[in-house]
Amino acid sequence: EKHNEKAARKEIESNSMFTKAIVRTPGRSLTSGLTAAKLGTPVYQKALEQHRQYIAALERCGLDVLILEADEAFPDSTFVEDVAIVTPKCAIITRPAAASRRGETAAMLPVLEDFYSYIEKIQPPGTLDGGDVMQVDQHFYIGLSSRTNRAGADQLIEILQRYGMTGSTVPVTEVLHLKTGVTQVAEKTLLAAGEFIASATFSDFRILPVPEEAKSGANCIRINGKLLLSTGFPEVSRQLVDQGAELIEVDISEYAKLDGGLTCLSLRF
Ligand code: CIR
Repeated sequence: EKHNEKAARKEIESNSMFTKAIVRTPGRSLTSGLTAAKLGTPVYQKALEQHRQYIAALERCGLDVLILEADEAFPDSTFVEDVAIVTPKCAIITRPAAASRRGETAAMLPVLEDFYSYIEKIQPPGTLDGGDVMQVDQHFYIGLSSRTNRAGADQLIEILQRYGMTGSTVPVTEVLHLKTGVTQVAEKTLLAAGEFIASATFSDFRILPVPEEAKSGANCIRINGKLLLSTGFPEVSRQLVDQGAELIEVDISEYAKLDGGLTCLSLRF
């Protein structure tokens, strides 16, 4: 009991209590979203049902979820995490590298204006996807990936510094986005797969290694003392329960077919 109280207080102090989330219902065009995974085409009705379950999981974590309507013009627009970075001080509209996703940001700007007084923007030639940005307290790790380039990362670091936060870059070579392979699951603790298990960048953290065959299980969401995990990774789930985590498992098989994980499907702030 004492321990829980202390943990709760710490979360509030470190500004990591979340109250809101933004999601976007997938459109039928989801079936033509970008993908490198060879897991087949998502089944739309199943994707819709999984999206509802995902929203319910966020609500169980105490979040007010704003549900944006489907945008058929953008097959990947349900992956809202990529189009903005939401911090306690400001929001940043990104500049997705994929041509078919570049236009997704326009619809997010007015939505964020309802919540934020300060909104910044990544400018050309910078490209940056939110999936490459992992926040740990006031510091933001930025993956240099096939989607996020040096100019985009440098712009983000400069913006963060202006608002009293910091950023640094991490090379990403094996996975789509930084958070595909590494996410924070507890204070000073990261769940990491592949190239991030032994990465020098994260040597000050306790690393919970995810075995290669379960690597899609590395993308978790830590919210308000709970942890969202994709279903189907019993070894990861066991590891997290051993750490004392309160787990909520969510099936996102249809989104995994498009290289999407749990974090991709929402903005949380
Ligand atoms: C894409 O390739 O952009 C989408 N099919 C998947 C985006 C996943 N987003 C994320 O990891 N943040």
